[in-house]
Amino acid sequence: MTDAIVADASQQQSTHTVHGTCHHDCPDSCGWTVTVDTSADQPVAVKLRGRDDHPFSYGELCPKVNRFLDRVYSPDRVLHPLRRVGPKGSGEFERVRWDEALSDIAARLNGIIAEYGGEAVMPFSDAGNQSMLARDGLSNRFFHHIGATRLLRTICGPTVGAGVRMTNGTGLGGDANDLEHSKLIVLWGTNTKLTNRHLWPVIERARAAGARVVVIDPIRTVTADDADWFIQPLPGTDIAMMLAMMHIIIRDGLHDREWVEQHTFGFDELVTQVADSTPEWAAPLCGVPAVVIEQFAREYASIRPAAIRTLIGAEHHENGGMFYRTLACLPALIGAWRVRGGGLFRSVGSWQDELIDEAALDRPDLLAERNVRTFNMSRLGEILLDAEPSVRAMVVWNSNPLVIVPNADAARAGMARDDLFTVVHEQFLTDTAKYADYVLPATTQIEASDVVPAWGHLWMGWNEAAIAPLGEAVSNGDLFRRLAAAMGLTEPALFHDDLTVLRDALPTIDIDALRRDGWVKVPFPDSGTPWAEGGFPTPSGKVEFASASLEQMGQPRLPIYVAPTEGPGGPNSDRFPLQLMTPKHHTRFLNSSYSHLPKHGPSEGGPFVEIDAADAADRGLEDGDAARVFNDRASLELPVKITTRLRPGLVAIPWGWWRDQHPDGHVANSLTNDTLTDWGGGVAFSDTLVEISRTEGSSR
Ligand SMILES: Nc1nc2c(c(=O)[nH]1)N[C@H]1C(S)=C(S)[C@@H](COP(=O)(O)OP(=O)(O)OC[C@H]3O[C@@H](n4cnc5c(=O)[nH]c(N)nc54)[C@H](O)[C@@H]3O)O[C@H]1N2
Ligand SMILES: Nc1nc2c(c(=O)[nH]1)N[C@H]1C(S)=C(S)[C@@H](COP(=O)(O)OP(=O)(O)OC[C@H]3O[C@@H](n4cnc5c(=O)[nH]c(N)nc54)[C@H](O)[C@@H]3O)O[C@H]1N2
Ligand code: SF4
Ligand SMILES: [Mo]
Repeated sequence: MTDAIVADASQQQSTHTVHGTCHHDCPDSCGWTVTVDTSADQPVAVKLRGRDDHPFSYGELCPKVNRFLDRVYSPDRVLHPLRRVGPKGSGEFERVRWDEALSDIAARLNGIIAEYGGEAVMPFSDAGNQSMLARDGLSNRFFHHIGATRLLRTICGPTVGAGVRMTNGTGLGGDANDLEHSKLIVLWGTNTKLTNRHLWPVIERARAAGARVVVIDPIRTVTADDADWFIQPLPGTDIAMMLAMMHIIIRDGLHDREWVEQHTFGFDELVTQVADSTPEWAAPLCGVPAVVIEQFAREYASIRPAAIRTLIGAEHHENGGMFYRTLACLPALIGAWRVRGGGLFRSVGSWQDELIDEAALDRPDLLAERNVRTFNMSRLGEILLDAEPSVRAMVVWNSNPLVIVPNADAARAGMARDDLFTVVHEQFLTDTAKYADYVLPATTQIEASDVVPAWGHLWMGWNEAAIAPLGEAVSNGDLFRRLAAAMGLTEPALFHDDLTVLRDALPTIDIDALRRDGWVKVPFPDSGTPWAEGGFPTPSGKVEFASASLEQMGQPRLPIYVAPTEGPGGPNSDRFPLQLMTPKHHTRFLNSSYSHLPKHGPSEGGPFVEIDAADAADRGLEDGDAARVFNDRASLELPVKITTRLRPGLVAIPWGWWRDQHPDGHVANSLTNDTLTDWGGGVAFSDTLVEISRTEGSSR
């Protein structure tokens, strides 16, 4: 959408404004307005600000994206195709023409497919751009058609969805904007003020109307600092606290008998299951005093409307699925779903998904071979090093795996293989791009139009390109159209234009109206209470405290606490007694994006390890010392920061820095655990054990 064209004669500048939507993997999907100076030969974006009338972000962006134009016009942008000339990882490339790059890439991919079959090619991508065309537009069709190995995108969210579905039959939850109506808001394993900042004003409005805000997190986050009550369990142990809460609620008759009777299944079994889950039993397991669990359970059961808000962070444990299955039992037990502002609030991505015709977008009918193998992205190291038959080619876009996957040094060893042919489509020479044979230049969000489905609110946004692609950058859609043409493929669906793809994928949406208006609200019940009268799509039609389907899968029928194996008390805890968290704690980073930019990275200091004073003293460590953080996967050298944000037994390396910014070429994820979670195929980043020692010769 282009607004008024303004001619400013005194400045010899003519500018116009274009509206768009942020593409980052962030729940807020903010609306923005770009001012473009059209007086030069090539129009230049001169200002990017929040769009005032956006229904969720209301004109505010965030410390990452306020300087988005620095990213767009960074001198470090990759603007031309590059071919590797040095060893993998060296970052030595030469500029080549697009046609040269494409014909070589096409020959290599066709050769690999002819010799080893389509499955020797592996796509790798995530939600680096979560817009529809950029994320799934032409790429799935392309890889289906060539019969490539399929990728399970498991690094963010699948465990939450799977766990909630085990109890509710659906991953759908309430609309977080309805927290405004809540009187008790429990932020359980989510760092709202940092990761979902535009929800905070909604919470503050509820608070002004008398709501109480409880934060439950093993780390005293910036959100915890602002809570009315902060409860700090040990990571991966909340299930014990939830079971004790259910014990107390049932023991004291605080459950909603009528709602439980009508809309839940297996209550009697639950009563038996939690009979011994006293707060005294849970306290030593989760590290929360029994009196605190008692008081919290009583408040949760008696204040209405009571909301539990959660996002992703707590899924990264072996028992992550069970965490969310158990969490989903709590609102049912107290009948919280009855009223607006009560219930469980998580990603609303699944409400948006209801508008998307996945088959029309992904075209599974194009699968060249129906039974192609599937790989879980979280096991990248193992895939590249051990898979049989071997992966021979990898195409990466929308992601920086060498910084973001767990057990990252194994992934790096895999990407260093000389017999692996790698193409990376990127805006910058990331750690991953440095391992590519070809790096192809990618557009930024202001250079390509798209649709942005949100997962933190119900407005699906339009993004209009504000400027032409810089240099020779191409959008993700153009990349796959170019690759298909160069490889001599002729399937028409591989060449559909962007609007055709969008119209097919969103059959009920008027794309022209979306483009004109900037957003469309996805359907959600006006009452704000989708399940006040039950109607959960489980086999029993009710919230399932007891689940026959789980039992059939060989899983526990009822919620149960099982401690993660790589945790305190586990087989490795003698050698590695500290649990490592690698949280998103940088205001100016979005995962691994931005950490390399001058106005973002330096302002966050540099990588460090945080540790409690007692644990530091036990190891002779003082603030600022250089220390080695290690386990069997890797050893990192980092400065020590003594903190009061962590309990004893925990350390944290806020994550997102690239190898270059770390003293010794490892990254936080070099240490993390790639064990998969119980359900959903997610990964247990936070079940990681380490030890720390003072670096020899470290000066004070
Ligand atoms: N500024 C900023 N914003 C972001 C991002 C970013 O990198 N920077 N990333 C975006 C992305 S991709 C996502 S998925 C979202 C994530 O949004 P959130 O889920 O809100 O964020 P996380 O930091 O992943 O995790 C939230 C909290 O879960 C806690 N946690 C971990 N384990 C447990 C546990 O066992 N129990 C409990 N109770 N809590 C636990 C962590 O300590 C952390 O503080 O944020 C998005 N927004
Ligand atoms: N230790 C630890 N590891 C984690 C997490 C954690 O909390 N701790 N969080 C996990 C989570 S929740 C997530 S979502 C993942 C995030 O992991 P990723 O999705 O890989 O996120 P980013 O690191 O932001 O990398 C995205 C990349 O996509 C590129 N990009 C952006 N737009 C486009 C585009 O239009 N086209 C192309 N071709 N490229 C584009 C950017 O330049 C950037 O390099 O990390 C996971 N890893
Ligand atoms: S990163 Fe998130 S908060 Fe920042 S502008 Fe984008 S959507 Fe908004
Ligand atoms: Mo994420």
